[in-house]
Amino acid sequence: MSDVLEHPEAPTTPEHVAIYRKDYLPPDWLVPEIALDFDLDPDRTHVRSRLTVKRNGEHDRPLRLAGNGLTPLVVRANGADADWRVGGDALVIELPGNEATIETEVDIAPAANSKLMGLYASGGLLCTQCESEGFRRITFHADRPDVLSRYRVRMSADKARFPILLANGNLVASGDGENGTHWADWEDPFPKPSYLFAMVAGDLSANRDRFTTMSGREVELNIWVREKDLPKTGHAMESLKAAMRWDEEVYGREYDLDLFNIVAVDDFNFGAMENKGLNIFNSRYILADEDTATDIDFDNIAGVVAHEYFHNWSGDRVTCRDWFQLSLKEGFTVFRDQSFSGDMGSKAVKRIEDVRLLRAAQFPEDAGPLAHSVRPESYIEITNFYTATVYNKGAELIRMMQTILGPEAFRKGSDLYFERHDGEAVTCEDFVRAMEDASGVDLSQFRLWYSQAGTPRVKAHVEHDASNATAILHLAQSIPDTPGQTGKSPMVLPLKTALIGADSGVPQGEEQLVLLTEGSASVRFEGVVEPPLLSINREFSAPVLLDVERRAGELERLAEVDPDPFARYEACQELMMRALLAGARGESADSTSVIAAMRGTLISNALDPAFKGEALSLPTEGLIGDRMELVDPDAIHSSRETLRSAIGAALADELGRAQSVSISGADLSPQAKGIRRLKSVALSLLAAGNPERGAALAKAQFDAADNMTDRQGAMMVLASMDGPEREAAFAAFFERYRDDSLVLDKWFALQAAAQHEDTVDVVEALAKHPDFTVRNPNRWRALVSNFAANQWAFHHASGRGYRFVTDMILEVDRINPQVAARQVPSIGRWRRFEPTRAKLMRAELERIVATPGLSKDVFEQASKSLA
Ligand code: 0A1
Ligand code: ZN
Repeated sequence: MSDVLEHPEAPTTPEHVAIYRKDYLPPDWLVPEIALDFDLDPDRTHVRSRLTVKRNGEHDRPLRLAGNGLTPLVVRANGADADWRVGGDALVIELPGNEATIETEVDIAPAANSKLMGLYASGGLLCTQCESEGFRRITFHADRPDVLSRYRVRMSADKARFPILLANGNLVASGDGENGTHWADWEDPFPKPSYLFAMVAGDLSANRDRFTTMSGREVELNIWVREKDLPKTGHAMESLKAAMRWDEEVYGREYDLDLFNIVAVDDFNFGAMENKGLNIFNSRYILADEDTATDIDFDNIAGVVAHEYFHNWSGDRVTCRDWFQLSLKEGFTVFRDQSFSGDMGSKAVKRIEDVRLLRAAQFPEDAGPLAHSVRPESYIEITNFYTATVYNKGAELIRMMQTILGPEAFRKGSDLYFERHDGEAVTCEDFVRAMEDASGVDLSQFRLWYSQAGTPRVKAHVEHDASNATAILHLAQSIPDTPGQTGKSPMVLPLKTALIGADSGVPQGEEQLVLLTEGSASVRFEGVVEPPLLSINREFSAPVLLDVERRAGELERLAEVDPDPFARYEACQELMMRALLAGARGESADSTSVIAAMRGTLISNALDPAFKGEALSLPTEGLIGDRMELVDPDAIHSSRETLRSAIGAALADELGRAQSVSISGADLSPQAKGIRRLKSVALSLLAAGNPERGAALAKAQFDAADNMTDRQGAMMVLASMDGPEREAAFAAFFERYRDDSLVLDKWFALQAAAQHEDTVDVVEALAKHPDFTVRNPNRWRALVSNFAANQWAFHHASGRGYRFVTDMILEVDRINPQVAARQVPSIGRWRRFEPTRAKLMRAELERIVATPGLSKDVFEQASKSLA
């Protein structure tokens, strides 16, 4: 195993110090019990805390409690004034004995908390976000995930303004107080780390339901929202119940409290949070009806509701020892939510979506200046490590273990993991060891997946010997260098492989799981009578970059006959990619074979519409750029538009048929969603082939739509065109939805994503729109993140796009560093671009780093991107 350090010399300043995984030490003091008492008020909330602390092991070190922005008003030990001091961000208390009761009191101001970490105000509510280190903004505490406590919480607040008072666990008592106040006492029987603490106070209404668990226990389910939003909570509730049942059936995991609360809030830095028994959600992952939410929104809601629910076991019952182990809970839980969504709809389509996301977000991260391993070695600000690598590559690791062990041994491994570590804070190593112990499979080499960053590259080619019906598959792997990591060892790559007869289109023997463990290897296949087509890394069984030497016509044939839908999709995409890359390089690109493959897919009776929609979507401009030596955004754009218009013109009839199907927006079955998906893809290609007809069709689709999917699909097309239809649709949309903030986000997002010459101007103007605000993360991201993801527009040769995004990062950094820091990587990939743009991007990064008062969040991302 390589133990090379990543970023061994991570740039730091006196305020910005790096923390290393190798420095982990167990806590000096444990905190078995916590009692909290809140007098809630948006401007001044008084917090009293009583901690029972116990010395952990033989030492004489003081108790150190973290605090961020807190001034201690009272500090007592065992009922008397304590010997305390404030050192840096910690409250240090000298304690003579091995046990003590520590009382502290502080005042905090939720309404002034613009970072949305700790206790903050959102649309008249008071709510919390504690992961990773938000609890220390509420009260003094060790605030590390390996300190687990039982919590008792008293909440008091004005009854009229905050009629509902919620915290983790069970409500044990409530009553009225003086001066129009009321109070509630909550108790959570499960010891938990502080990052899982949560509390909400506000004027909320619940969608109430029940769930009977597999052992017959009744659980009360509530989804809390503003009263007017209640009709939009049905899908989230159905998704929750489906997830609860699925976790029982597939993992044997039962819910463990009598109550499960979900609250939706409008201002939230991430998607949602798995606080024990009280999940708090960004409202965009709860609220939906067909008039305001797209099919993708519905699917995302199901996925995120399931994800947070699954954390109850993979995260809450078994948690992380330290934040370097974040993927222990996140990789596993993402894998669990992906499997759930696959089981609820089409497995193949879900896999295609997940791989698309991995390639779009994780591969570039792994190839850039912020590359880090799934279990990072160091960080300056931990919230910068809630990344596609930790989440999505982490999920791929779990998937590979399942592939290598087989489903039954994998399930034994997960049972052993939960049983062995219930109530503990553990490591990625503990997870792998449980898998090994349950299966008897040695995963020593597999562990490199946790420590080595970078996407492995695999070269493959097949040699066929017709005379004795054999084929030899030659494989070679290499792991690229990443910041702070060079000279890496070969990894275990599980490659599902089949050889398909080029003439008959029939697989030559069974699919095999080839485990590539050496730098290079040759694998022999018997019974290969026909010249074989190589169908490799089926289902994307290993998250690698493949470089396959192919014979002429091989991809075309695979796109036609591969019985595995994922592999067939890959063949279509690779075929398109080759044409697009040739075009971007200025070579004359022949689109005939792409068009033929697309026609075959489109008219096939064996394929369902959802699959067709995926297979017919061209690789994004970003993905094309990732395959180039240096990215040239203009060349990529024109290559892609040229191919799109050739396809649109050649397949006008077939596409026209797919586009003209109409299906009731109320039908949310996977089939109906698939038909709508294909419809939007077809519309977009038709418009590329014939803009005039496209504009008319899009406007007609917009006007006739009884659902947001069709409406948004039409607007996406119109946004990239000129003419009265575009103006009319956007104006009508704005008028209709101006009071619905989640839908208004779409109005901003669609314009920021437009493939149009004027997008930079439009986006600059939208930043001055009265409905734009940097205070709401969803609105900020709708404009800024969507624009930065729009490669052609963002990388405008003038550098205006870079300047705009940098200005936005610096503006939001002053109030909400987490939101700001997550946008830095879009500028940080400067080395990948042609020299003129690279220089402009680099200059903006330098401007960021030179800004006085920069947060450590942004400092870390920007300085590492320059290093
Ligand atoms: N654990 C959550 C993600 C999350 C992380 C940080 C947050 O605030 C800084 C909020 C949510 C999840 O995986 O869903
Ligand atoms: Zn999670």
